[in-house]
Amino acid sequence: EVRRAVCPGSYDPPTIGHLDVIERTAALFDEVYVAILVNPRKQGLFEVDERVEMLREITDGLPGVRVESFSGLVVDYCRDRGVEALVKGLRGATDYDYELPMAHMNRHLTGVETLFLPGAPGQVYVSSSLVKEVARGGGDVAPFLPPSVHRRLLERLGE
Ligand code: COD
Repeated sequence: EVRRAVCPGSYDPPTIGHLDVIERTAALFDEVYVAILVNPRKQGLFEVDERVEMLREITDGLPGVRVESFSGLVVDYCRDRGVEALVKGLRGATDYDYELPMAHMNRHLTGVETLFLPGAPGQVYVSSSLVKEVARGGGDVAPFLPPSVHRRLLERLGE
């Protein structure tokens, strides 16, 4: 039986923290969907299509990983694809407090389970929002991003 997981997120932009969670999930499951939420109420720095491209670039060569965007509920996305687990990275207590109600709600809705992976210790301070803030202020964010994502971020901020 094929075991499928999803790593859902905003990925605006994807960081080394996201990539770590995706790689570790790919080591545990046969197939991993990286699912980017289309949120019409929240304008990102990057268009959803750009995020899809960036994630495809950085996960190229990871067996069983597929990148897609989705709108609506993550539980419906999972049901449509036969996904039995959501995998989320936990950086600390704030992530846990944010994720726990969603995990319970999603399990209530369709029975889908949520698995938490502890964030890599050297990366727990890495977030898309902090990276954007530091980059806008001219700080060096190269250590926190895959090189192709870093290039695109500098391009975008220079526009
Ligand atoms: N180390 C470890 N994990 C990390 C790191 C890091 N440095 N950085 C990010 N992560 C993890 C986050 O903890 C999260 O698990 C994941 O990566 C994605 O993070 P973001 O910030 O890109 O994405 P979020 O948190 O904005 O994504 C929220 C979802 C899109 C998953 C959520 O809102 C959702 O499922 N929405 C769909 C609508 C829905 O079903 N709503 C009802 C939910 S009950």
